[in-house]
Amino acid sequence: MLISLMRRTHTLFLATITQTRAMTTTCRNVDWRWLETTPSTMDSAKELLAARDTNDARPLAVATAHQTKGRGTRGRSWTDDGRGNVALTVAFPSEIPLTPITLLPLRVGTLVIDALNDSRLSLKWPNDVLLEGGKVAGILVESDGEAIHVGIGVNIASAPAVPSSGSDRGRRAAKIPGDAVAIAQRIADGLGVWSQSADDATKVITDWSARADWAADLELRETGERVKPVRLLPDGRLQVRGADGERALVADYLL
Ligand code: BT5
Repeated sequence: MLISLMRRTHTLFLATITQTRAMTTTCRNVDWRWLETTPSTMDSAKELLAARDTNDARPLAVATAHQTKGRGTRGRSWTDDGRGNVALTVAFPSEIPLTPITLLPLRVGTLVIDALNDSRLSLKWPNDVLLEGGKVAGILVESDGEAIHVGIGVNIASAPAVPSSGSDRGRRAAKIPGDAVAIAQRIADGLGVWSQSADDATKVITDWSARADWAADLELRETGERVKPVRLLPDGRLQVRGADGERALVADYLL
């Protein structure tokens, strides 16, 4: 009884320290905000950006350790069991330095994997971050008028159970050890620095290709067909080889 009370007090104490640290620290290149909890940082970022001074051109980063209604692509969900993973949206109010824009999800993938800084990680097209085959981080890019919102979820404290059937069917989740606030800030900082630099399409293709696991088979979501990745095309599509020969995939085909 006493031990359990002490454990609960300790956990509460640590959570309070994390909150305070997250709310009081700043990021070099972005306008950093920390929320205790939110349905989705994608929606919070939209609201906070709308409320901000329109002359402020800095990217706005909104992070939390708990989302109650996180989303993935195409209406899928991003699960968060409230045990200290991190969810982050970086909203870019003005132009981003990349053409064609179809390469943006790939560039975000390289920036996230670099911020996580663990040699065991690899990218799965277009931008899932995998640790030994399990999904550690997912990335969602949405546009809202002129603004582009980049959402990133990283499993740190826990890897949720991913359904093996239904629309949220997916590969198993994995987690990466680390400090949630520090990881969110490194990702936000990397995106902030990138948004102020010059980027080009060839570099995105090279950087992404160097971080991908080319040996891993890919499973197509709709048909379950397994294909081999061959190379990235200049616009970010993935050339694959299947039973019927080679073809190019556009995003959202894979498990
Ligand atoms: C993604 O979509 O992977 C993009 C996830 C983006 C989440 C961030 S968190 C911050 C921001 N705020 C939001 O509300 N969203 C963004 P997709 O490729 O569609 O993958 C979704 C699929 O991944 C689900 O259908 C499950 O199969 C699986 N999944 C869900 N939660 C997961 C988790 N925590 N870890 C690993 N896999 C998960």
